[in-house]
Amino acid sequence: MVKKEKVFVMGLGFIGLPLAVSLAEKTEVIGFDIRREVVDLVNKGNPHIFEPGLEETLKKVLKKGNFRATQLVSEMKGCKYIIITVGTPCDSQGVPILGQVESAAKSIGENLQKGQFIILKSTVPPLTTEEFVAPKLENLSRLKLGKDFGVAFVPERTVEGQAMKELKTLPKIIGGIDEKTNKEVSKLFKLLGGKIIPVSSPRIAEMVKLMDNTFRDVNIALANEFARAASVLGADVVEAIQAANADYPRNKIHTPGAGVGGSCLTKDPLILAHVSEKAGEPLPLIRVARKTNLEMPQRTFNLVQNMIKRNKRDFRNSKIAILGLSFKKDTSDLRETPSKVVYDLLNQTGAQISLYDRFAFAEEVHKLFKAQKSNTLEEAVKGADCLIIATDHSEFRELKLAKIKELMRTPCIVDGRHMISPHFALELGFDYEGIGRPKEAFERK
Ligand code: SAJ
Repeated sequence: MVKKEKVFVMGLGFIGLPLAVSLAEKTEVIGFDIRREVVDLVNKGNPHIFEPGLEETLKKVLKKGNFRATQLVSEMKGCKYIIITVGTPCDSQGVPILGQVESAAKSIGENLQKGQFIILKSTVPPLTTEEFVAPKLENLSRLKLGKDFGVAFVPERTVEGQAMKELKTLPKIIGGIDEKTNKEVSKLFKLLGGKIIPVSSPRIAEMVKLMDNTFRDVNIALANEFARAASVLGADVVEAIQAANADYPRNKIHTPGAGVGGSCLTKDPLILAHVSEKAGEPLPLIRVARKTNLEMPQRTFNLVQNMIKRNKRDFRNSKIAILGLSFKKDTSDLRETPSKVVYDLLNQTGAQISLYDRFAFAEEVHKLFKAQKSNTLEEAVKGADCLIIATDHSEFRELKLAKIKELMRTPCIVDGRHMISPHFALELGFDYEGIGRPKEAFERK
């Protein structure tokens, strides 16, 4: 017997844990993870990931008795809904590795009961729900898809740092295999809030997810190409974008920068390109956009190189400070961070490099960069010959440039995120370069 609305969430990571805890505010939820330490921490009210509001809500639902974590997959029995939120990493060509989805599907297939609805949320290539997960479940359970159980794909669209809020407000795309599944799965996601958008099949919902992130990646690449044009034309790309976007309803030009990090924008466009190519339809625009964005850390490094040269310095006797190590504003997340690429390029020059990021955890920085982060901004910039702003952490908008200039040996700034005013920096006597903001654009005035 499946219990009304009871939910089993498989995989308590960045997507699974916030979702499980948010649903537990409204219904009974069991969270499953294979990692014992995660299960133990979560059951004690200590999330192993940081997301604003998560810890408070976790403590609340644990106290209410609406949520607990388990390592026992058999506890899915009796749950009406089983949500798969396991990881789907990709190889460098964008070929998704579906091992975790496969093992989740196997566990579910072996325990499946009549009346259950299986909802896939991990990002997957289109058709995975219909042609990979559903047949596995049918074969292992000997139950009939559509008649005995339902399967749906419901993409996760929240952004890190806003997940607890966005889970309640973002529209939910419901891609069930039939009308009945759409109706039942919609009931579950209605509990969270936000508009319900049922679509005609799982493959539509799978495409929505990949199109969301591809749209963003391609648009960022376009902004990065505008920056390249601005640089050679002696124009300031930031001024041009602001003017183009101002009160003109058909423009929403994105922001150029030192690179695109994170595991989503770097991966999802490649998945779409890969499956389409495999089916005989190449998608060159998506591939080129990815390449454009991948080149941005190198272009940031090139600006540093020019600056070191024109200030008659030598990398081997220089100190360069990288400000901002995570891939994303005001977070500690180092996944696919462009700062690491800039760091590796600098490392080859023999320069001394200091690293500063108030959010990134010291152990994680050490693991990825094989170097220590500085304890303070002052320590990082002291005696430096160039500083690079690589992440748009809010604090970099408030940099005390006059004081920083006194601490530096050679006052040079490469602003990879448009955080400081070039006019102000130049006025103070800094040498300045920004992505799409050539120095001459400011000197002419
Ligand atoms: N970036 C730019 N220029 C921009 C916007 C972003 O250079 O105009 C860079 C950022 O600096 C960062 C990277 O792109 O390095 C990605 O940041 P992000 O904030 O765009 O995205 P993610 O990876 O944190 O989250 C994305 C979101 N997708 C969309 O907005 C379409 C989120 O809603 C998804 O849920 C998430 O991917 C995911 O999990 O797929």
